[in-house]
Amino acid sequence: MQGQIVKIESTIYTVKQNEQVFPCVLRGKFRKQHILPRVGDYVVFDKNQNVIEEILPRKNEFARPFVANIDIAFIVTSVHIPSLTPQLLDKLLVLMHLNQVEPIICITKLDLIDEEKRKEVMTFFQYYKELGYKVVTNLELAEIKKIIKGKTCVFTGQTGAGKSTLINKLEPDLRLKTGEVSKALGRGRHTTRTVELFNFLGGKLLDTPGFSSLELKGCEEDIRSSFKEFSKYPCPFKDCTHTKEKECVVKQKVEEGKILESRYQSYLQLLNEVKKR
Ligand SMILES: Nc1nc2c(ncn2[C@@H]2O[C@H](COP(=O)(O)OP(=O)(O)O)[C@@H](O)[C@H]2O)c(=O)[nH]1
Ligand SMILES: [Mg+2]
Ligand SMILES: [Zn+2]
Repeated sequence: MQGQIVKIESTIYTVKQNEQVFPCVLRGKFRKQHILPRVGDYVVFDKNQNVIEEILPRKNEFARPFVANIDIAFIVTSVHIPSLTPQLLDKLLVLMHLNQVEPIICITKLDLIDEEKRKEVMTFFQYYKELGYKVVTNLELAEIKKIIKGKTCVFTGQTGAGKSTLINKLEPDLRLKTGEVSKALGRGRHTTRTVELFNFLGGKLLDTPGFSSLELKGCEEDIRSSFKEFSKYPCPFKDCTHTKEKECVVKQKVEEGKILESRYQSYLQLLNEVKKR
C-alpha cells in the first residue's frame, strides 16, 4: 500500500491513504540506514501491521522543518511593519530555486502605505515579474486558490507578514483544525508544534513555521545560477564571480541600474554565507 505521511509524533508516523489515516511505526532497517521519513513523504506501508516499509523517491527534502516534497512556497512579503527586506526575499528565492520549489511572491499590507510608496514598491516587484517570478497580492484570493490546486504548499516569510491571516482567509475552516492541534498537544501558540500536512483547497498545506537559514546548502556556483538576471549579461571571463573582476559586466549593469542594487547586495551576502561554510 502507498500513502503519504501527514504527521510525525515521536515514533508514530501518521500515514494517509484515500483520506483514511493509519498510525504506523517504522521497520527497524530505517534506523540502521540513517534515513528517516519526513512529513510529506510518500511511503509503502503495511496497512494491517501498521508498519512503514519504504520511502519513495523525494522531489526535495528539508531538515528544518523536517519535510519533503514541497511543490510551491508562498513567500509572504509585507511592505509595511515588518518592512520590506529584499535580502530575506532573495534568500528564500534562492533556497526554493535550489530545491526545485516554485516560489510565489505574495505581497501584503499594501493598504498601509500611500500611493507614492505603493508605486515605488510595485516598481520593485515588477523587476521580479520580469525575471519570471509569479507575484500576487494577498487580496488576489481567486488567483492564489488556482495556484494551490493539486499542489503541496508552504507559506513562509517574516513573522507578522500576514501568513496566518492569509491562510485563514483562504480556508476559514483550517483555523479550527490548526487550533485544535495545538490545544490537543497542550502547547501555546508560540512554541514549536509538530508539522502537519492538511488538505487545503484541492491541494495540500504543510503547516510549518519558516525555514531555517541553515537550509541553504549549495556552492558559490549554485548561488550565482540562482540570480537569473546575471545570465542575461555574459562577462568576458567565463567563470566570473561578479565580485573583484575588473571587466565584470554584471557589476557594470548594477551601476547602470539594469540590475537592482539590492539584488546584487543579496548575491554578495549569500556568496559570503556559503563561503564561510
Ligand atoms: N493592514 C493589514 N494588516 C494585515 C495584513 N495582513 C496581515 N495583517 C495583520 O498583520 C498582523 C500579523 O499577521 P499574521 O497573519 O499573524 O502574520 P504571520 O506571523 O505571518 O502569521 C495581524 O495583526 C494581521 O491582522 C494586510 O494585508 N493589511
Ligand atoms: Mg502566523
Ligand atoms: Zn561578472
